[in-house]
Amino acid sequence: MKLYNANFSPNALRVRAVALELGIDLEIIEVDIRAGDNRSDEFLAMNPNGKVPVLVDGDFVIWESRAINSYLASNKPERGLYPDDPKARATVDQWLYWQTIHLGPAMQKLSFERFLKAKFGMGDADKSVIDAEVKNVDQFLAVLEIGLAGKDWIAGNLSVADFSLASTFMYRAQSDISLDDLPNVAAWIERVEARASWKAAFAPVLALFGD
Ligand SMILES: N[C@@H](CCC(=O)N[C@@H](CS)C(=O)NCC(=O)O)C(=O)O
Repeated sequence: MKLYNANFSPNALRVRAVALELGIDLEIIEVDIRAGDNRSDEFLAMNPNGKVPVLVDGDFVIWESRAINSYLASNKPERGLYPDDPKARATVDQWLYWQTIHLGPAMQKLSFERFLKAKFGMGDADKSVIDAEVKNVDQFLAVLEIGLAGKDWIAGNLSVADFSLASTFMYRAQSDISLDDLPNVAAWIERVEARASWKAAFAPVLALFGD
């Protein structure tokens, strides 16, 4: 299988991590977004959104990182990362949707303003965006803190939801997002980051930006 990837991308990180967790070998094809490689005819034919990640498995092409992860995990059902049981799967989906719609965008906007914007020479941080997103992030992280109470993993067992949520935290240090008052979140992210799969998936990010 081929993964069209960008090392700076949280959306790509969650796919690399799940593939590594499952022991699925991916041929990684780095797409240079700043050079506009994602706007080539060839790339747009795979994903008309012009976004990474994209997975190609033979003649099957799939985009949207969480859909890719559900596909990968469904190919190794014995690992239970995307469980078949209706209630277990609904709980995983609940956190996947919540991350997509609520936590992810807020964290991403904050990381962009506080870190990536300057890193990519895209202008000064916008204080009004930062103020609004700090409020949103605080509110959402309080929900995650409650969700993780008494649990090692967000849906009970390790699942694709943990990897999706964790990728949202990839720039937390550079974005000045503190977990000091969120012991459940802090312990959970440490558990994710201790996994060999996560470490290997994160290595290219460290190579790009350092600690
Ligand atoms: N919802 C999509 C988001 C994909 C996405 O936004 N990818 C970014 C990188 S983080 C991208 O390729 N941006 C290039 C562009 O929009 O030009 C997913 O989860 O896969």
